[in-house]
Amino acid sequence: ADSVPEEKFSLKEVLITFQSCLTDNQEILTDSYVNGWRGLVRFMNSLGSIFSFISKDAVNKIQIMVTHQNGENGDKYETLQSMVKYELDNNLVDLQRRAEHPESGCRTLLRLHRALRWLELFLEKLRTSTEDSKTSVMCTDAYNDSLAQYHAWIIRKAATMAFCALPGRAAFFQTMNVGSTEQVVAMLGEAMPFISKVYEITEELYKQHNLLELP
Ligand code: 1Q0
Repeated sequence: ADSVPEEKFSLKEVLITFQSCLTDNQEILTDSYVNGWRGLVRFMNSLGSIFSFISKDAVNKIQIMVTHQNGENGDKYETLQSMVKYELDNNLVDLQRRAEHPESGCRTLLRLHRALRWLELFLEKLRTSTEDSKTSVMCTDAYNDSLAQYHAWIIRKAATMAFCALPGRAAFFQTMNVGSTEQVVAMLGEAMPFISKVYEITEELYKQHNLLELP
């Protein structure tokens, strides 16, 4: 991803990253997952500094994951499946309240996972939107149906205010740098199934191990 020029990148490459997360036996590669978020954050930063409180938190979580990946036991973090197994087997996850392991891979990734649901909902709204649809409304609706339930009132307030600063649909599509509206819609249609698949597999993994409410 370093070879992609800072200014003019296409969101297509970002969304395609989520496709490369999936291994043949339906495991999810941590590296590609984190890379996908890196690209999304870069895109969000190009939308203006009003979103910086969001991107700060996202960058922070990305950094925590990278530290795990580069650590002594980095090989255990190759896939989300191996991460969950490793951290649970070695009691590296705070299950009741944040204590000895406030930055476990499991709890950190869960935050990104919840945000991925927002992305899935938002992209689907964009894909099926019409010329007079408002990005701020689509974004807010997607947020209220996903991430909002995990956020304190003050964060919900700040997020909803920031969404109002989103560019209109036409300008937003342009920033994505994918081409015409038809091309954007086609690209979203291509990328969505992979994002949904990644979300679904992660959700199932976390559910199986009772990790969906990690503090
Ligand atoms: C373009 C608009 C971007 C909207 C992003 C929606 C997410 C809003 C989240 C706002 C909350 C951020 C402040 C911090 C919250 C944390 O308290 C919370 C919990 O963490 P913790 O450690 O306190 O338990 N953190 C989170 O919930 C994680 C939030 C991560 C957000 C990641 C957003 C990444 C950017 C995405 C830009 C995508 C633009 C996509 C457009 C695609 C168009 C085809």
